[in-house]
Amino acid sequence: MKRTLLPLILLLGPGLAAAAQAEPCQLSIDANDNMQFSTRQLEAPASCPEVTLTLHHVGKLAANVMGHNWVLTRSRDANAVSNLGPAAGLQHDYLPSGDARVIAATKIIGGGQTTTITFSTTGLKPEEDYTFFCSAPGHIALMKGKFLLKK
Ligand code: CU1
Repeated sequence: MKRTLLPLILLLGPGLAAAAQAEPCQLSIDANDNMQFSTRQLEAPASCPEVTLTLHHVGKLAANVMGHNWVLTRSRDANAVSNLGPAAGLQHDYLPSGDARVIAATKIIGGGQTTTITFSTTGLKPEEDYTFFCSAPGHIALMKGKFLLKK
């Protein structure tokens, strides 16, 4: 087993590392059935005109039980936007429609699903404090983190 796998890893390893570095404007994050994101910090170079984020729900529970989304706001707006999630409801992805405080947001997904969004960084500043979170009711308590634009 070792003898056959090692050359493959040596062959693919550098290629995968190069691919990850070549796409710094593409971010990904996992969410699970324990109401957790896979990281508490995401960062992209400020030179990215757009950032693409892929959210993958690695759990098994359905969207109406343990649905997750990825929402980006200025840190000072995160709790207020999150508080509007329950009233908006699952059919509106637990977000008020047309709320200017929402910089970017995916739809709500359930276990096994993946969703991707691309958003412009126009107007975002490296010195500003941004928070990403899940807006499903109560999830922000565990599901939040910092989003950094690096100069
Ligand atoms: Cu969630």
